[in-house]
Amino acid sequence: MESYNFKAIEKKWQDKWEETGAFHAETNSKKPKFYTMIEFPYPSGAGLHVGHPRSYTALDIIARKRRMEGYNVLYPIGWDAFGLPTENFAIKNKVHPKIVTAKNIANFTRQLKMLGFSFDWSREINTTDPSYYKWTQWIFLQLFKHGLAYKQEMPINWCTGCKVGLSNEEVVNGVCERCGSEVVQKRKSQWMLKITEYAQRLIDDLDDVNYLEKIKTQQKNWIGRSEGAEVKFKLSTGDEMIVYTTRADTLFGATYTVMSPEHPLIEKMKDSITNYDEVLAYKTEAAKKSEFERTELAKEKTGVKLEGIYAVNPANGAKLPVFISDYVLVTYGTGAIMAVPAHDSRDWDFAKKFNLPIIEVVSGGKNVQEEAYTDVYKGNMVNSEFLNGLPVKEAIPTMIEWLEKQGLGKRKVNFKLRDWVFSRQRYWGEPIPLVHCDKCGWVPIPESELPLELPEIETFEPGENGESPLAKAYDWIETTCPCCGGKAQRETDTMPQWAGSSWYFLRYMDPHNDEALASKEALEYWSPVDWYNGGMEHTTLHLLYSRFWHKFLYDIGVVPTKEPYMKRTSHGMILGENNEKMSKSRGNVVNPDEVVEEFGADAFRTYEMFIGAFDQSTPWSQQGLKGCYKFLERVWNLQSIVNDEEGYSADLEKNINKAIKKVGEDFERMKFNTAIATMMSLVNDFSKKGSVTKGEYKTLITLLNPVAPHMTEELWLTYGNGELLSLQPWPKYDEGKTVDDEIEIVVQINGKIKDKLMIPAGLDKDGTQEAAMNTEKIKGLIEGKNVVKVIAVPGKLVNIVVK
Ligand code: ANZ
Ligand code: ZN
Repeated sequence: MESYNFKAIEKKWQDKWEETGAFHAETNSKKPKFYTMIEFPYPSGAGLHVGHPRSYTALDIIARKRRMEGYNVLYPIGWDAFGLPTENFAIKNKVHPKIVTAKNIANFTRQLKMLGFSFDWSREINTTDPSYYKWTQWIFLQLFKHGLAYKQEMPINWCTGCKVGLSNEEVVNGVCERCGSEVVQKRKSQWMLKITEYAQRLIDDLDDVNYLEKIKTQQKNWIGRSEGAEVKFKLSTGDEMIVYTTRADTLFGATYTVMSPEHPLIEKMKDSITNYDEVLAYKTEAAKKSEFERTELAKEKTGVKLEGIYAVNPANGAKLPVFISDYVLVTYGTGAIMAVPAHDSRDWDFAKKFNLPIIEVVSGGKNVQEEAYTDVYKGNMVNSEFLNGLPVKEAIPTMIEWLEKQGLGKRKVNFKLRDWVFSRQRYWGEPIPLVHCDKCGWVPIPESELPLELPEIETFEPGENGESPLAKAYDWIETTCPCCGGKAQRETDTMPQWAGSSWYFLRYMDPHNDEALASKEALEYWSPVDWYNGGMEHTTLHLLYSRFWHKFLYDIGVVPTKEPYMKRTSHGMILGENNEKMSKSRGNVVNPDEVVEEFGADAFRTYEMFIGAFDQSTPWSQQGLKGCYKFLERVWNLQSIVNDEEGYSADLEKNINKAIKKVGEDFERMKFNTAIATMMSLVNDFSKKGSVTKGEYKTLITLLNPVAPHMTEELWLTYGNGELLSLQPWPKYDEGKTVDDEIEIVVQINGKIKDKLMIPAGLDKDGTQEAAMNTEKIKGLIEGKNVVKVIAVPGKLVNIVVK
C-alpha cells in the first residue's frame, strides 16, 4: 500500500471529472432535477478567502449526494464581476477594469478547480460579459417600459474629499471610510426601481418558501409593514398638514406637531413664518446629516418652532405648536407627525427639551412625566372623551373609524422599504440603455441594439462633480433619438453591482442563449432553484432585489414561478485564530493555496466542514486542520486491514447502518461537523476491531466521498466497480438495524448515582421513569421517603429527588 499522496491524487481526479463531463447538467434529462446554487463570488484581487469554500463545500456535498441519489444536478458557478474594488484598482494602477477582472477570474478559477467542486463549468457566466449584460439591460428596459424605473432627485452621501457618491457602508461616523473627509448629503438625480410596488407580495410569498426563519424575519423587518392612519391637521395658514400615526388612539394626547425639515409646506408658508431665517439655517444643518444619524435614538433632539403659525388638533380643536426637527424623516409616511410625548420616547425627549406639555392618555400605572409609557398591550384610555376606558388595541380602530366618518383621516398601511437607487456614477457597471431627447424625454434604445457596450475610455476617475466617467465619452454619448430621429444623449450612469446578480440563476439554466435570457424549455425544467446558500449580509439586499426582479419577470410572463428560490440557508463566518475577522491589516488571513499545498484539497474541505456548526461563526485552527488531515490518512491506511468479504460483519453491521442514516440526515440538516464526527467514530470502530470487510470499507468511502471526493475516488479504483465513485448510488440502510435493542441508564437519588440498568432503546420518558423506580435497589432506597420530584431523561438517566 502506498502512503496517502494527495498531490498526485487530486489533480488526477479533477482532470478525470472534467474529461468525462461527470458534473454536466443536462436540460430535460428524464431524471428528477435538482438545482443548487451558492452565491457567485466577486473576483477580487485578493483571491479566494477561506470563507468562500465554506459555503461552496457545503452545497458541493449536497450536490454530490443528490447525484448519488439519482438526480440530474445543476451546480453552477460564475462571476459577479462589476464593481467598485476593481474600478478603484483600475484607477490607481491605470489599467482597464476588464484586464483586472480577467486576471482575477483566472486566479479564482484556478483556486476553485484546485478544491474539486463539482461545478458544471460549461455553464460558467460572467456579469461583465456583454453577452450576459445584454440581458441585464433587457430586463431593465422591461422595467422601464412597465413604469417601474424612474429618475428622481435623491440625497446621496457625498465625500467632499474623493468627490464621489458613497454607499451607506462606506460612511463611517460621518466621514469617508477611505480618505477620512467629511461626508455630506448631496442631491443627485438617480434612476430608481419601484421595489416598493412589490412590498406586500415580498412579504406574503415568504409563506411559500423554505427559508431559514431568521432570514424571513429579517426580510419582513426590512420591508417594515406598518398599519396606522393618516390624520389631517388644519394649519392657521389655511393649509392642511397630514400626519402618519400608528397610534391614532393617542390623538387627544398630541401636544405639538413636527414636520421634517424638507417638508414642502414649509416653503409654501414662508410668508407666515416669522422666524424663517432660523428655519432655513436649521434646514441647511439637517441636510448634512445622513438618515442614520438623524434617526439615532440616543441622539440629543434638536428643532425649531415655526413662529407665527399653529396646527389644530382635529379631535378637540386644541391649538398646537408646529416644529421642524430632523428626527422626522421626509421619506417616511407623510413626513409629518403628531407628537404624543406621554407615549412616545422620541417625542418625550423632545418635549422635555422644549418644555412642552405631556398629557397622559393611556393609564398604565407609570408616571408619564418621568418616562414615556409605550406599552400597547396594557392600560386603558384616559383624558380621551369617547375613547375613555377602552384598551389601546380597541381604541385604535375606534378612533380611526371616527376620523373616517368625520372625513378627518383614514386607515393607511406604510412600508419602511424604499425604492431601489439604481444609478451609479461609475464606469465599471452595465450602461443604462436609455437616451435623453429634449423632445421625447427618456427613450429606451431598441432591443436590437442590445447589448449597449461600455465605450473604451482613457481614465476611469469620476468627474469633479461626481459625474460618471462615461460623461467624458463624448462620441459615445451623442446619438440620435430612436423616437424622433433628433439629437439625443445617452445616459452616463451605470447600474449598481446588484443588477447582474438579480437574475443570474436564470442564466445558468441556459447560459449561451442569444435569443432570450434563457429558453422557455430550460426555465420550465430548472425553475426554481431548489437550494440556495449564501451570507446573512445579503438577506435584505441581493436576496430581496432578486426576488423583486423575479416577480416582475413572472408578471410579464418570462419565468414560470413566482419565487426564484425554494430553500435558502446561510453559513457563519470563518474568523482568524484569535476569533477576530480575518483581514489583511490584522495579518491573520489564511491563504487557501498554502493550505492545499501543505494538506491537500480533501483535508481543507473536510476541515471547513468540521470547523464548527455550519450556521455559526468559528475561528480557524491550524490544529483542527491537521486533525482532519490525520483522519483522512487513517481512512487511507485502513486499506492494510481490509479483507475480501463483500458483506457487513455481524458486529459492525449496526454501527454501519447507524452511520449511513446519521451521515445522510446530518448532511441534509447542514450538520456537517457531526456527520464527519460519525465517520471518525466509524473509523475508530474499524481500527479497534483490526479488520474491515471490503463492503464496510466501500460504504465508508462512499459516505465520505461528498466531503473528500479525490481520495475516495482513488480508493474506489482499488475496491469499487471500475466506474466513478461520484456516480455510484448513495448507500442505503436498514432502519431495523439502526436501533439499539437495549441501552444502559443510570439512576440517581438527589444527584448521586445509585444504580444502573438496561432498558429497551427508545423507551419514552414515563417508561424510563417507571423502570428506574422499580429496581430492587432503588425501591429499597426510597422506601418510606417522600419523593418530591423525578426527572427522567430517556436514554440517559433518571434522577429522583427525595426528602
Ligand atoms: C403618534 C404616536 C403616538 C406615534 C405614540 C407613536 C407612538 P412605525 O411603526 O415605524 O411605522 N412617525 C411617523 N412618520 C414619521 C417620520 N416620517 N419620521 C419619524 N417618525 C415618524 O412608526 C410610526 C410612528 O412613527 C408614528 O406613530 C409616528 O409617531 C412616527 F404614542 O404618531 B406616532
Ligand atoms: Zn426624440
